[in-house]
Amino acid sequence: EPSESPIRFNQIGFEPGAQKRFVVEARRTFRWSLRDAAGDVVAQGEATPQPDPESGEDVAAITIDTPLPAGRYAFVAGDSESRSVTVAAHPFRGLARDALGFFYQQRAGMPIERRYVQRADLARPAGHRNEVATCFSGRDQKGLVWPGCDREIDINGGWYDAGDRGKYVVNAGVSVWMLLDAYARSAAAGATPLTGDGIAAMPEAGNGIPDILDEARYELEWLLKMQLPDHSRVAVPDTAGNKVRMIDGSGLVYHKLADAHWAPMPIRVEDDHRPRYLYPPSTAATLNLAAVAAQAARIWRPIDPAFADRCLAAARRAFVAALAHPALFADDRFDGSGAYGDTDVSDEFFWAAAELAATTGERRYIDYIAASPFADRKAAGGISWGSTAPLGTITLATQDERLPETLVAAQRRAVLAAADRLVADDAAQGYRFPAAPGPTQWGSNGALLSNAVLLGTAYDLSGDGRYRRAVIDALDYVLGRNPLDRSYVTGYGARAMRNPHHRFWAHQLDPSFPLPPPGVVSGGPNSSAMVDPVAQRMRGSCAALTCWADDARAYALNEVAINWNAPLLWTAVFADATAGG
Ligand code: 9MR
Repeated sequence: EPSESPIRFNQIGFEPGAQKRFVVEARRTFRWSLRDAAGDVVAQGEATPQPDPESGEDVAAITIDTPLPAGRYAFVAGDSESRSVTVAAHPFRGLARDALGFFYQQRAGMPIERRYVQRADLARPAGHRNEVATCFSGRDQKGLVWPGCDREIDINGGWYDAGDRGKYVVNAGVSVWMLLDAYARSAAAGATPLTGDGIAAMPEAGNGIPDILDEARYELEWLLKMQLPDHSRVAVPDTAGNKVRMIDGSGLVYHKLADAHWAPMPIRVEDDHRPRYLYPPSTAATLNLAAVAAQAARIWRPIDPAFADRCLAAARRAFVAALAHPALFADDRFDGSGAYGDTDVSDEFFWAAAELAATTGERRYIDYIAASPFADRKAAGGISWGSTAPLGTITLATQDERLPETLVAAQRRAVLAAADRLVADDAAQGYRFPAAPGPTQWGSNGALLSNAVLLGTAYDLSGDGRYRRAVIDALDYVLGRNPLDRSYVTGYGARAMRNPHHRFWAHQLDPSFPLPPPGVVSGGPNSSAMVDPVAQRMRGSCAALTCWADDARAYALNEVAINWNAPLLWTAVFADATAGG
């Protein structure tokens, strides 16, 4: 691997017509130039570095706006010369395909076949095949007793969440939403090669249905299994009293299916037979299903009306169940899996109502939106598994056929206001990317790429080039324009991440395990929750953007996850489709 350079830029390449942005770490004013393969200077100037608290460095950002022909270039700053700089048409196309391939390789319940993966060692048998869940029953770490449920439930399929093999409804929901929205925006803006059929390496390619929808459906079919049938009873924890109570389960959705205890690292799926449980339903999970099932009903209506009907019925039942049980919160006292706990579900209610309204146009959902605190929010906030209102805002702003004009107009203003704020954040960052300065959180790369989804939507609504430039800034940052001179995406760039926290792609821990496939993004710097053993050692000695290590043990810094790869996919598809715009 090449050593770290003071000249940082997107390691996969720039579009000929778009901005080319470099950040240089330097002590004093320097002269810079960009030279083509013949050594001729195509752009030059002088720059003075400024202190950047986010990286702890002195940096200067240089932007070259002139269009350049495809080819190889070198950036020279003072005495330093960069590694090769690529200008190429459609630099993000391969990345988008591989980012989709990540989801196939996270599938549970079916084998990952040699012919659909890049290397023989990435193939594997099915994990948790024909999985039938028994409900958690017994005591948790704090002594809470949960009696479980009286039946076995088919819970086969879906994607593993991340480096662990839990399957969590709330994270599944936001990830599926993003795949479906990537498709929906292309359908509205004019089909792109990346949202068609036969582009990905997967069993369903060539079946006449866009691959991105096939992949999303694999997760949706699992999500639908997580919903309780009508006339069922279920035990839920009464956290206050440390007891359980029995309630009507009709339409509620189990929060997660996950290991009883954290599985060791690494471990192959064929050796992973530890006990797993289904955990009690939560309001957040129920609303997540309501939202994405309603979104799916809209998208599959012309493709597979029977599936669309099934999704819409599930969405309606879930919304009714959430209204009946608005305060069932995930219990975070169990071992072995992520909590994904969220005690404010006002945003999930808004999101679910938004999707149901966009799909049905029905008054009751529109009225619900009007009464929501998010109806007239001036700006949509950040997108995450626990913050889903912006997803509803994007849907209302873009899927508007059945909706009142005033409602749509307010939501469009919210998207543009959020995008304006992100453009200002971008200008405030020494490294020039659209995220607020300050400490970095768990999954900062995923949060940044999710910001780019809002920006891409703002570009679609307005055609304002500032928003698209900020999307490219986000991609540039994760692909190398950052203080660690690191591409956070496997297989892409001269200094790409190689050692994610993952139970199978764990070559660093055991050389008989494979390196990761290409197109997988690391969670990224995390200066707030430095809880893993690698992060603990870095505490106090790193800046917000440098609290990261390419180490498989660093689960708070270098895990990979469906909710982070989903916005990578969305932004790569968007960038490819709007190139030249
Ligand atoms: O992405 C999640 C992050 O927001 C939380 O702070 C963190 C701790 O609860 O958990 C992250 O999600 C992890 C989940 O709990 C288990 N699977 C792996 C996820 C990514 O690290």
